[in-house]
Amino acid sequence: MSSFVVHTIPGSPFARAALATLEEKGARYRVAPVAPGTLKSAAHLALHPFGRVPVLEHDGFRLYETQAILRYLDRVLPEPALTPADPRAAARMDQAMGVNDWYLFPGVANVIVFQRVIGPKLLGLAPDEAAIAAAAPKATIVFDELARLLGAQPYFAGERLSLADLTLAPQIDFFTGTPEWEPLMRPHRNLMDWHARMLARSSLQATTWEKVSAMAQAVRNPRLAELDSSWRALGIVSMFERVHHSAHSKFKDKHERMDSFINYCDAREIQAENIQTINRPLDLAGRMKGGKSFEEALRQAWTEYPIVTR
Ligand SMILES: N[C@@H](CCC(=O)N[C@@H](CS)C(=O)NCC(=O)O)C(=O)O
Repeated sequence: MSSFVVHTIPGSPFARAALATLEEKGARYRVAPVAPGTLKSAAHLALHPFGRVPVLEHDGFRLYETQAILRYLDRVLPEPALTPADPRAAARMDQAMGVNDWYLFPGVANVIVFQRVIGPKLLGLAPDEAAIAAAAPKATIVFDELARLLGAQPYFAGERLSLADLTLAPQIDFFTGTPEWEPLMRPHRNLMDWHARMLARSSLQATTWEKVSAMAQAVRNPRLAELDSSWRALGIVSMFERVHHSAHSKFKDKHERMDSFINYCDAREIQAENIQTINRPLDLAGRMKGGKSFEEALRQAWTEYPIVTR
């Protein structure tokens, strides 16, 4: 079975573009959650050397950069086509995607959305009003230009949805609910209607922050989730290297962190293949809950669930 895995922190607008594209294609996919704060870890840098999300994996092929991901998906999943055949319409699509990457995200969304939404929600930070005020003039230019490019068309590349709409909608949607939304959108009825049209699509409705968070949890095998929570509850996540056979070449250097291990197992459905790996730490956690010391529980868990040589 062909499988698409999108590594992301739930909430990422770039990842939402990839997920919404998969939804538009009717493809099956999974979300491999990346824990906030681990983007610059060795494990994540092995997936994305610039320490960002999303990263796509497809049958052993790994890819980062959202434009590359979207275009790849449009090639391997040709129906419905999300790139216009007409060269000028395709050029408008490319242009709008470039505006997203060069002008909307850097200096506008990554300031205003971070200050208004991400920082307060994830980090408990108060918005830096001076930073927002400094970004406001550029925001106006970007929204004015997007409205001009959209013109009277329903979508950025013309009559039909394209990758440009799926790139821009998640980014712009983040502005709703901020005080900047009204002044930025008020002059642009066309952009407002486009936003409403996009949000009505099932692909956008299926990929909200909440839905992606739920997917990130749901993909976890219940045994893995149990392992994760019991380890955390026992405060032994940092002992992972000692418990797991971390000297094994498959894990060495790459999977020193619990989150990476969980993702690694999820991405490869390893629970079916290597159940010992899952059972051993579960057994360890159970023995510790039963009052055994870490060392004793560890020894018994290894005896109970030795490495299986295949
Ligand atoms: N050029 C990248 C940009 C991706 C990006 O900036 N993603 C954000 C999340 S929406 C990120 O990972 N930020 C982490 C950071 O800035 O350290 C792409 O197109 O995928």
